[in-house]
Amino acid sequence: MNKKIYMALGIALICLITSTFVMADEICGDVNCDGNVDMNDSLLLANYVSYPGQYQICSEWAAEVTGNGEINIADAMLIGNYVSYPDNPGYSLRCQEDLSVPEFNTSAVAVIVMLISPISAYFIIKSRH
Ligand SMILES: [Ca+2]
Ligand SMILES: [Ca+2]
Repeated sequence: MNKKIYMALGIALICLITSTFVMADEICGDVNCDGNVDMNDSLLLANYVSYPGQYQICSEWAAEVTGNGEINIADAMLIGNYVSYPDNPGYSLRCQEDLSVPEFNTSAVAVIVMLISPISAYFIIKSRH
């Protein structure tokens, strides 16, 4: 019977690791989600804000790099400067951390449910015998 608990813990651990990787997937400034922040992101964002509805970005969180809560041309320019002048601390990207929190909470709830359900199932089975 202990094997089942180890299995449940193993599944929960895999779930936790997976959710961590999902969170790490979004990179601040990587608006086309190809894993890098480069000029293509700056250009895409400039087009996205200039021509509404004609361009798609994969993450609004990653596009809001100035930290003012709005996505506009200033964000596209900052990504461009960030890519062009990587050593200039004045061009650092400031995506807001709090937008990723609900995702984390969802994952945490999923982990807790995955942890609790096999354990409670074990006790229900055990009590019947
Ligand atoms: Ca990119
Ligand atoms: Ca902004």
